[in-house]
Amino acid sequence: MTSIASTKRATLAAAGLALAAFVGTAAPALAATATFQDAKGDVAHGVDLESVKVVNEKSVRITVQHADIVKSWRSGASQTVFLDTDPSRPGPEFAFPSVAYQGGDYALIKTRGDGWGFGRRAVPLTCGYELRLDFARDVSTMRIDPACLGNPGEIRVAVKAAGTQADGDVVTDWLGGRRQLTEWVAKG
Ligand SMILES: [Ca+2]
Ligand SMILES: [Ca+2]
Repeated sequence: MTSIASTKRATLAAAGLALAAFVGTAAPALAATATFQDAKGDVAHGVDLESVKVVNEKSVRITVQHADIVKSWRSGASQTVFLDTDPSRPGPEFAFPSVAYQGGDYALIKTRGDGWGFGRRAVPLTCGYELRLDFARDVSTMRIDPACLGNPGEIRVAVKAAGTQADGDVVTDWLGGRRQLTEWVAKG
């Protein structure tokens, strides 16, 4: 009889601990997602950045809302997401360049120099990451295993998109402004 009562108390205590642990992590988890807006229509190309959502959880996800991305390579649509993962070092440590049309290539690479450069011969990291393009919703999504990034704490990003207009001109749209990094997004 007493053993049953003890077990019950132990179970309740364990439930209490679990609840406390959940409450304790709830606040940071809320800050693990942030969405940043860019002006709409500031470039005359469908790759136009409208917003960028950053999620810093079990996987790092960057979701970019474009005005209108299309399957044809003729759009010349491309983008680079710069990832700043180390506040103690200036500039971003990683870049995720990709094209934003069907069949396009992408890679996660380490930046060089001040963090904004990467050579054409940069070797893509061999770890878990992917790009998905949704031409119906005009969204591109990058998902990265945090281990690829050295399991960072907070992260922030800068995003540069580019596209080729019908007359051959290439236009560029940075999230916010050139080389502008977002607020830090806490680890969830
Ligand atoms: Ca824009
Ligand atoms: Ca840094």
